Amino acid sequence: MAKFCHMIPKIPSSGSSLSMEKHKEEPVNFGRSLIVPSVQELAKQSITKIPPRYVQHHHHPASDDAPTASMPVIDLHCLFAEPCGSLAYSFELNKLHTASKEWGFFQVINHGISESLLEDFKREIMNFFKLPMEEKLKLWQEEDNHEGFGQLFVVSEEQKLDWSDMFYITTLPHNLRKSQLFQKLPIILREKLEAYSMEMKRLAVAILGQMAKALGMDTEEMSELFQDGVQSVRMNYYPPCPQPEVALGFSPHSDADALTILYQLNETAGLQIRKDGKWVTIKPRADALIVNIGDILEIVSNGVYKSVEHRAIVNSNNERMSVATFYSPNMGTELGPARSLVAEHHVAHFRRVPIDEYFKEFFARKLDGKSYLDFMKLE
Ligand SMILES: O=C(O)CCC(=O)C(=O)O
Repeated sequence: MAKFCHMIPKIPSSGSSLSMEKHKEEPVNFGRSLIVPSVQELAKQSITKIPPRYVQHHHHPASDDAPTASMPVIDLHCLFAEPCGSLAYSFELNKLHTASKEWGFFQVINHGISESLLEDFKREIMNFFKLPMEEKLKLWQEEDNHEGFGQLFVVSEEQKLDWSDMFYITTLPHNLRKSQLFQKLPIILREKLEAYSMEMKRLAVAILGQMAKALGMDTEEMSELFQDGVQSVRMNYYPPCPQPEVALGFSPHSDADALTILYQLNETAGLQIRKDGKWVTIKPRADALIVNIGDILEIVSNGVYKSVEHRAIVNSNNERMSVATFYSPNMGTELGPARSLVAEHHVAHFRRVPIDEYFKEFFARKLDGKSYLDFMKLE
């Protein structure tokens, strides 16, 4: 009988993990961010110059002039539906491995997320950002917690700000949710978010399972680490900007999680990744989702896979929207290089820390490229 390597997991019920004892009752507060004004509202005024707090000083080409790059495309049908020993499977697994090592980013096609869910979710997010300000204020961040509308990683009044608004929410496991925030979401958005969140978890766990195989890591170790993982969703809205060459939609950063899945809601380009020292623009491909390696996976893979710096630029004519879904290990686990890989590599390249401490430290910092990962590195 053909042996299939796909791991389309059954979604375990949230909170079922034994490692969650300590976190059963309370949603965890991972951090706060200073409250800043809405950029969407600012952009509605017909200004020709942006306020100094949004001028980031490094001039860069607006999205239409920047060099573009063809990011590797992984056909998930070959990984999830072809027999393990087949040529098609081995070829695609090798592509996944190479992209994860050399790009830290790839696009996935035939990902199995239904077109109708993607369309419905897109429509609801677009409506969400169109809500009147008095409605949005009910969902705005609070001083002691960064979930809601606003910006993340704002730690001082002097800090430069991004030309964007975002809505950030912890979605899984259920016991980590801020239920008051969830309940205030428009009902259809909430339903679509629930469905999307489950699909993103299924997809992330399935891709991580394939990566474990490609890395030569114990697949059980990978699935245990991520069976009841922490998921959060960040919806980004980048309004047109009168001075796109001096503003940034999202400052350069690598993601702190293990695996991010990015859904670009419209055709407007804006995502740039740092490739061989240069910023290159990734053109949205309508049938693909973008996947990138986060710092946690760089750590778990003992440095074999790379989390790569990326940023979003803006342009003067078009708004842009995207949704990033971040997937991280179960709460209560210790983060560090996979033991099965350390045994094979005979060396650990990163320190070990409890996962909740790792996140609290990450959100307490201003975003600064890959500096946080450097802090986790062992000499
Ligand atoms: O909007 C984009 O293309 C990038 C978004 C992103 O990097 C994020 O939400 O972490």
